[in-house]
Amino acid sequence: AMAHRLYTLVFPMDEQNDRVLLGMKKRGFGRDKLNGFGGKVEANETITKGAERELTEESGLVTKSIKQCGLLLFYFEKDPVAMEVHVFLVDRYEGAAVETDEMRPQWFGIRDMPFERMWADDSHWWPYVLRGQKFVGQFWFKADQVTFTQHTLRAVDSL
Ligand code: 6U4
Ligand code: NA
Ligand code: NA
Repeated sequence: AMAHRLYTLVFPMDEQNDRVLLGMKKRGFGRDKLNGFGGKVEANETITKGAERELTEESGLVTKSIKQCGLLLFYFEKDPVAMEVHVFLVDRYEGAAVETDEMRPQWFGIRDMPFERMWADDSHWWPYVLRGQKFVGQFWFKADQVTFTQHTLRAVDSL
């Protein structure tokens, strides 16, 4: 089987669950895109701990309640290592969002997402989040990291 590297992707929601915090990535992979917060899972931590750590590092928010909502596998043309991205929702946290070296945070309505400024896969699986359905998806991106040529996506009972 193809080698996978573990990542997290975290979406903080406000208390009414009608807005979500995205960050404009200022450097590195996915630069200039609006996305959830996250990154590589480190060797000494669980995936959930990695999600909590990345959220704090990149947004300043400290999680009080976190739940996994999805699992995404990204394959990039000419890259032998797939990205295994564990997607989380956070609906209770402490602190307020601050700009960091990596991310400029901004709130958006959950039904008014800036998909044209996000990764191309996001508009496909975000409707599962709106319906409260857990999901698993695979996307095969071109080397340009902009467009994908194939995908699979389905609802699952548990992750
Ligand atoms: P460094 O800068 O080495 O510390 P790190 O923060 O560990 O990096 P990073 O930011 O490169 O990792 O992680 C990539 C982030 O981009 C993860 O949160 C997953 C997310 N991501 C990658 N491909 C994506 C895609 N196609 N769609 C999407 N999020 C994606 O919505
Ligand atoms: Na990151
Ligand atoms: Na990081």
